[in-house]
Amino acid sequence: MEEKEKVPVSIITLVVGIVVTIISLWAGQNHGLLPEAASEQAPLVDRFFDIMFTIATGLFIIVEGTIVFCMIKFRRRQGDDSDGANFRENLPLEIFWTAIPSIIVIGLGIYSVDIYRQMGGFDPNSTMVAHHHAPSYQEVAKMRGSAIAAPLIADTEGMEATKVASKYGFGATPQGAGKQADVIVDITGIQYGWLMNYPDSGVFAGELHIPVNKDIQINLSAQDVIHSFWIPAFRLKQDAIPGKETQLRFVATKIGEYPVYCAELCGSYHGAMRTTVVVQTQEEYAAWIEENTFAQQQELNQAIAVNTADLSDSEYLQPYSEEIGIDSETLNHINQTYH
Ligand SMILES: [Cu+2]
Repeated sequence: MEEKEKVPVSIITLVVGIVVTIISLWAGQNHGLLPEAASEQAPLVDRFFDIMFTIATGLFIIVEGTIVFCMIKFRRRQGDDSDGANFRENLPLEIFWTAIPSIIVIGLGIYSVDIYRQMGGFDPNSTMVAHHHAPSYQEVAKMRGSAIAAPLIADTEGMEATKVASKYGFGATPQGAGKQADVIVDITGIQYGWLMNYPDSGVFAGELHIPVNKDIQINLSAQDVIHSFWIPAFRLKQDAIPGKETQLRFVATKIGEYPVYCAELCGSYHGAMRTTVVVQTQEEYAAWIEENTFAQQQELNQAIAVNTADLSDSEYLQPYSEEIGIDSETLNHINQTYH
């Protein structure tokens, strides 16, 4: 048999390598898997995801390509009943395919820690909050038995510098270290909704309204079980833990409405634990706060004589239920669970 002229293996490897690289780079930029990016923090996460996707595409093509290639090239030919070649070990090859993934994983690990740092993950205690705060949902809950409306309006002695002991979550970015956030929102997760409280104005809401391009600080807590406050468009997620305050700090960069999910299986209606974050201009936001301050003062004036100690949990939550997006069915469910 005469030998045909063959293309050298090194040339084939080189060409395959170039093609795989080009496809991987393209896929890393065009996967379209992430939702709209609407915060200052989002591009950091997205760049990291793109790099991981590029590497994953390359590895996928190389590994799967090798398998498919070998299945075809080394298939059993007709009449060949002999054993396959017996390979025991190949030390250089094993070092090679251990070293490459190790370098990739260590590199991604270092890079991800740096992104965490840039997002403020190492500085969750950077703000010492000293503001005149209206009582939070938990504080209101503790007041049960007294007429709740009175302290809500008249609590002026309750002001204190809230010394933040140790928090988890995201604090100020390295550039914003030491600065107070522009807007602070206390958010409480309860089965099955989110209750937003704006301590500066005393407004309660079921939707998160924030002004665009402002430094927002969210203090998260949970009333019952662990929840997780997740805004995919901001690429931010933080657990809300009973008895332990956590925090998120970010800047929203695009006006619009984005979904908020609970990302921690928290009970039978967990899937319904959703709300919306509304990013508005400063003027729209201020108008919304004002509107709600007024409306809620009216409601409280009407509610002033209610003795909350006589109420069941569901009755007690009723005035809030619309705001936090839970319906009567869920309220009944809560009742059955705890009584
Ligand atoms: Cu939840």
